[in-house]
Amino acid sequence: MLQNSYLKEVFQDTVARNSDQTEFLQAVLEVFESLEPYIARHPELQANAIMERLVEPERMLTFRVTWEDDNGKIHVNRGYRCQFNSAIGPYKGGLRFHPSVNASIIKFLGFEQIFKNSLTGLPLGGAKGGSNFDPKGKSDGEVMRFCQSFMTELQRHIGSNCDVPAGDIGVGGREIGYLFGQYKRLCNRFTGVLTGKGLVFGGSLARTEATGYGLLYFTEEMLRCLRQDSVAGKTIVVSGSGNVAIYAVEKATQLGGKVVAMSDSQGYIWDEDGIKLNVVKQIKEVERGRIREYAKRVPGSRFVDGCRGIWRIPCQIALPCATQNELDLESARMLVKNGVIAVAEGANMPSTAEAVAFFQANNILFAPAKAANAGGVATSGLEMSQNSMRSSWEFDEVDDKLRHIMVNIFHQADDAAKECGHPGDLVMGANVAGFKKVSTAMLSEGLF
Ligand code: NDP
Ligand code: 2IT
Repeated sequence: MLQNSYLKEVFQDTVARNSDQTEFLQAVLEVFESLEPYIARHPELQANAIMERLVEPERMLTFRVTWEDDNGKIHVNRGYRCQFNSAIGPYKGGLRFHPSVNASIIKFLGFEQIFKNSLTGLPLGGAKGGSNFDPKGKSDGEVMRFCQSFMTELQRHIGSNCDVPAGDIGVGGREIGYLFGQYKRLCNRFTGVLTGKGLVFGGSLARTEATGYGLLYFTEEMLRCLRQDSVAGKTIVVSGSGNVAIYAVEKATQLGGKVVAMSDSQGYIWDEDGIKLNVVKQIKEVERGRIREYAKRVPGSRFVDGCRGIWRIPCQIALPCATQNELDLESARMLVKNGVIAVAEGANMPSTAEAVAFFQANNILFAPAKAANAGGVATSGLEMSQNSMRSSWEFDEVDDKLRHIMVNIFHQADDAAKECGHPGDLVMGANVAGFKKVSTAMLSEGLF
């Protein structure tokens, strides 16, 4: 419950104007609750209507995307781009292609991105976009035609100094390639207008690995500083089996942890000997198959229907890397009962508000998404720098910068939490640290 009257009033107004946008309101409420101690000390924020401005996107685009399938049937999807806040840099954030995509989901992701991008220390504003298009089961030709149609509209709203989209759920290297090709064709510009590009046309080494690797760099620093501990020797559960999950498993294993389970939307695999990541990569990255295949190929492992059951597996570290609200209070209770010591969010807002409160009440280390998964967008920022310089860096150079950024994000959040009188509350710390920079820029730039 909000106490501060200014925050309360702005939140009530936000609810009134967006009453059906539950995910967006969930993300706003969490940020507002974190900001209470800070707002009370900064009356200039209310005088300048900073919170009212912060919750209203600078621009919200929706558009029709018409495309033809392999049988000549015509389909219409809805495209979105939410250009939420450009106070500290050009709009930046991913595109999600998933049937569940709607305005609420795009706005919650865009809102989170504002603070996440601020935490990276790079000049990046916040945005998100996507479509309710489902790439699953579509041919490459169908995905290409969809992407071309999507970009035919989006191109007029983006640019390397204006708005730079990237991947998210359902948008990986293949989709970024098609989107980039269409942008170049329509605009006759070879610029860094998208990140996550192929390595032979301006992509950055380590971008593919960045979100998962960054999540583990953050987790390692959090364990070291707050528990004098490390990932080594820990049993770990990772939900999802997409881009973020795969590279989280890779780095967790390199750091000496043992990952015993992964999932997709249909169910999870449990391999007590430790997940064989080469098998997962073959199934997911090469064949675009289902995770249940793993159990058929790896003796001793098993597949269980239903993705939520993954949180019943005993582990010391839990890394939710699939989607929003995948980890609820019941799952949180199970994890705590089974001895979890740390939860770090690879996905965006994977834990419900009740789950987060339960972890914190039980003294579990909790790393919120906007801090812990910022490695992806940070490395996108590094891709933009390389594109501007017309040069490219070695893998180790990018990876070193990524590690540096993640360690720095942990300390920004940890320090801000201490300053607010809530040591160890990284949710509050990340929100306050991310917000400070954005609100300072908004105050300096005059009304917009
Ligand atoms: P992918 O599309 O590569 O993988 C998504 C994974 O999550 C798949 O295993 C998918 O299973 C599962 N999943 C998706 N939707 C649901 C659902 N509704 N219920 C259960 N499982 C689901 O996406 P990413 O790995 O890129 O993204 C995963 C999360 O990480 C998202 O929350 C995204 O916003 C976040 N993120 C991504 C970044 C990036 O750089 N890619 C950066 C920062 C955060 P299935 O195949 O069955 O659908
Ligand atoms: O949620 C995220 O931070 C992303 N999907 C990555 C965004 C980006 O611009 O690289």
